[in-house]
Amino acid sequence: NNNLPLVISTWNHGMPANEAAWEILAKGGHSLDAVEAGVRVPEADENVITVGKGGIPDASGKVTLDACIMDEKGRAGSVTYLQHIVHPISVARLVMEKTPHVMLSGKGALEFALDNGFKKEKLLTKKRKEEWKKWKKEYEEFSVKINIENVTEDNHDTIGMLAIDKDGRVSGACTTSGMGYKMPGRVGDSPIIGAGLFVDGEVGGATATGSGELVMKTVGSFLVVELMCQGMTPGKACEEAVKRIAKKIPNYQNHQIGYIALNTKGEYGSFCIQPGFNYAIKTPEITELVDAEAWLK
Ligand code: SD4
Repeated sequence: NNNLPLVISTWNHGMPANEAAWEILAKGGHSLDAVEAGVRVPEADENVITVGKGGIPDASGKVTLDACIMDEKGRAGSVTYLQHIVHPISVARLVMEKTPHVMLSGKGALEFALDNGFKKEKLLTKKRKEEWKKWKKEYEEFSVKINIENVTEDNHDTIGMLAIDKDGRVSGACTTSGMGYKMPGRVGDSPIIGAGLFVDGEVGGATATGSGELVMKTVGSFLVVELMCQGMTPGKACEEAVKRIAKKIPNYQNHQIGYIALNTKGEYGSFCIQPGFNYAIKTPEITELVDAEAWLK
């Protein structure tokens, strides 16, 4: 297949992330190594404010990270509510490879990471701390409720990445600091296998960004892959999963969700609720940022 290898990932920061993944894919490497290397780029980038270091904290000022990873054999690993570690995706991979479990959370996940040589670091940057203080003051003064219906560009740039290597192996990774100023303890869709990410090595993969609550309630990424399994193209499957949200969830108009998907033939597609979601794609012939089609015009 001339279209392989291929890597696709969410938002603008997908471009540099794809380049890191490509270094591995171009050498004939495994898609699992590619997606891990790819999403580590925004995790380490302080300017990407909803992934890894430099992420927006929760309402109490803590940066808590969610991530998961899955390969073509159906293996999966995940961490939720992980603090102090810059690369949750690599911890998720170790959960997959070194433990009998799929998901480790909070303190246990942190202990597991430290036992495996990860270093404790400060994830809350000065800038994010200042912004959080300002937010907190307003929040307390006006006793505003935490509202998950605040769709802003800044609140929605989880990275989800899918890759298929030249041997046709599909893997995916998803990593985020989650919704900004979320309630302490809140976990989103991103580390949940089937919600924020799903891979079926015989079919393809899908990943999600946006209001995690809506994705969880519709098991979005699993749905996209299952629809591809029934014969839909990646783009159609993403559209159908967005339609499902539109049908089932009141106020979905006040949210953004973006899905991206690829299949084992190397076809890919995307769909979102509102205009404004984009994804980065790289193949032997294409390196570009694409605006996704939206349900609301
Ligand atoms: C979450 N889905 O925690 C994540 C947030 C996100 O782009 O995707 N931001 O709900």
